[in-house]
Amino acid sequence: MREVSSLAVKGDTCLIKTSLVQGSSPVLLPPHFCALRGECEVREMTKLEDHLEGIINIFHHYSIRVGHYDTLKKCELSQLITKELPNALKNTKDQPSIDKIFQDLDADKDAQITFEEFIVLVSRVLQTAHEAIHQE
Ligand SMILES: [Ca+2]
Repeated sequence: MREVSSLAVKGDTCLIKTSLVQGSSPVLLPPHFCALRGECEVREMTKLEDHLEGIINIFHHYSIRVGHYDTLKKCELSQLITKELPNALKNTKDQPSIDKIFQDLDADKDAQITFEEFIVLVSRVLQTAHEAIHQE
């Protein structure tokens, strides 16, 4: 399950370092921990919160590989798409398709995909999956 590896209280926010058993790198997460008069209350994560954290963990799993630890270069995005979205996206092994997805997501054209840019893809995939459910 979840293991709390370190705690840091900053003002009235509480940041906590968690690491998942599945081997992803630790991330700082504020949401389900709150500071009450200097004490941290640890709450069980909901299913949705768990899924949302999963998206962050997947992003970090690939973003730490090359270059800046918190952005995706094209090769990292390519690996993420090929490994994690083979059913949701077509032509995931097709370089021109990867190039196009990368260009579409890279809003500021700095040749790197930030998490903010990445969630545009997540949002599109979610919308498509939602539409597909209603067509069944
Ligand atoms: Ca960018």
